[in-house]
Amino acid sequence: MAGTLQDTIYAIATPVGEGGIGILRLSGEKAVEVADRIVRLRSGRTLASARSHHLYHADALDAAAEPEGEAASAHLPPRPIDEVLAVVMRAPRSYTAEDVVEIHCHGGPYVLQALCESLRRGGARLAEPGEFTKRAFLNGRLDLAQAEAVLDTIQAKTAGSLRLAQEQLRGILSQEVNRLRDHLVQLLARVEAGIDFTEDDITFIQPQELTNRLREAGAAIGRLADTGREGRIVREGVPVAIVGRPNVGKSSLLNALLQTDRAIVTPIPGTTRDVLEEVLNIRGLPARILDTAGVRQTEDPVEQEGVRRSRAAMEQAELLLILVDGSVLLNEEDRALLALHPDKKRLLVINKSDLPGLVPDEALPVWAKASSSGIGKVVRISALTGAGLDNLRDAIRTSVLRDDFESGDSAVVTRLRHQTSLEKAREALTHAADSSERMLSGEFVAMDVRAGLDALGEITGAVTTEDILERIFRDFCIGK
Ligand SMILES: Nc1nc2c(ncn2[C@@H]2O[C@H](COP(=O)(O)OP(=O)(O)OP(=O)(O)O)[C@@H](O)[C@H]2O)c(=O)[nH]1
Ligand SMILES: [Mg+2]
Repeated sequence: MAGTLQDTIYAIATPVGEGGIGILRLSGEKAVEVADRIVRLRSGRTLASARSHHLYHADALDAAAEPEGEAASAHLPPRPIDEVLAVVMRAPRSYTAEDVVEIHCHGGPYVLQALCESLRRGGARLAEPGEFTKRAFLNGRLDLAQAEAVLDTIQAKTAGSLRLAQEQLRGILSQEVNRLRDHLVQLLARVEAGIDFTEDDITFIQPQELTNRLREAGAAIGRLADTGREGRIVREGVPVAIVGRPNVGKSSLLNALLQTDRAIVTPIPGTTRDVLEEVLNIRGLPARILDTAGVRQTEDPVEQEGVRRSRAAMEQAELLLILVDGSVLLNEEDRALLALHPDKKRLLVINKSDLPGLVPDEALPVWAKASSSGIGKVVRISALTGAGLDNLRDAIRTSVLRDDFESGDSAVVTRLRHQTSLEKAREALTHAADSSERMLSGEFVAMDVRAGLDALGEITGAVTTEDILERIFRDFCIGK
């Protein structure tokens, strides 16, 4: 059963396993009271009298279950569990804006478990996933986009994804969304004033001007929504599939990019059967590189399944690295692969440049055009010697991200949830503008502007439902 805001909650805030330090966190009205039952400061003071935001040397004791019978009369002093540091952070100057206590003990799973058990007996309950952050949101410390940025910060894998998460945590996205909302609120006020005063023949805004304003507002929302494609790539990573006929060196390329011996490489065509996936940081771009089975006609049922998986990986990928062997002539299988997925981003990668090549460097652009339609870029590499891999990394990055993507400091959308809400808002405004253009009643225009406002409000949590909160916080771990 879901707990309430009145409960005092606890959880282990550090990762499970052995570590130098383990941290337990308590939050809620009774956080200090509960912690006081098990924490004895070395100075002899009680935790309740401790100064806020100061760290104290203490012992954590075993808050034994209510003594019964003989044990009760024995009055055994409580057993210390561990030597700890404890800090009280009084509301509202804490992560959750409630009273918070942190107990820093030794990072052993048993020590932490024993302290958890003590806190439970002391009257606190185990927090739900993300409940500390959810409380920070419900108590107005963070808005919803900022709460999501906490998770993105924890999960960031590259400098770029961390930077975007930190910007969102500082409120850059929320400010932009609020600016767009304020603008809509002003427009709505003028539309509504027009509805109320139609009798009096006062015009608050000319229909033509209103239409223009609504279109401009929709376009501004659209520009923010459009940062979502790249923003999500930086946050989530981009799937890149290495494809080609057997033996061209796909697995060798995966290994070369990873600089480890991850995939089996042999001179026998048809070596790779399964799709292998590895996450790599390519010039700050998190990429999920998929090594696939060589695509060819085959009677071998195992290899057939491999080829089927290769095709599925191609579907899933955002960028295809179409690999060919530069030391032999292109064959029908290469040509068939070059013709696939013309709508996707594709790079033609000519491997084995350490062997005598059949295509001189000057001819590469011409050759690319002749051998396939729509492939703009050709990169020549040797997976064996590593030659050309830097060029390939550059080409991978520039084919999915604009050059100046990370240099700007304007708001960027990194989550599908935000992108969807922005698109909903853009659509509502297009609708509103169309109604205004057709001189429909102000009521219709106002209704759509309100829908746009609601959609924007979902991003920051100004408008929210239990369902939205449920979906956001279930991705968090317990203790965050
Ligand atoms: N000379 C040279 N040989 C290479 C290069 N890259 C790969 N090879 C060789 O080509 C052969 C096939 O390499 P793989 O990486 O297994 O090729 P693949 O495309 O993964 O093959 P399948 O898994 O069978 O589809 C191996 O003998 C590699 O050593 C290269 O750049 N230069
Ligand atoms: Mg292979």
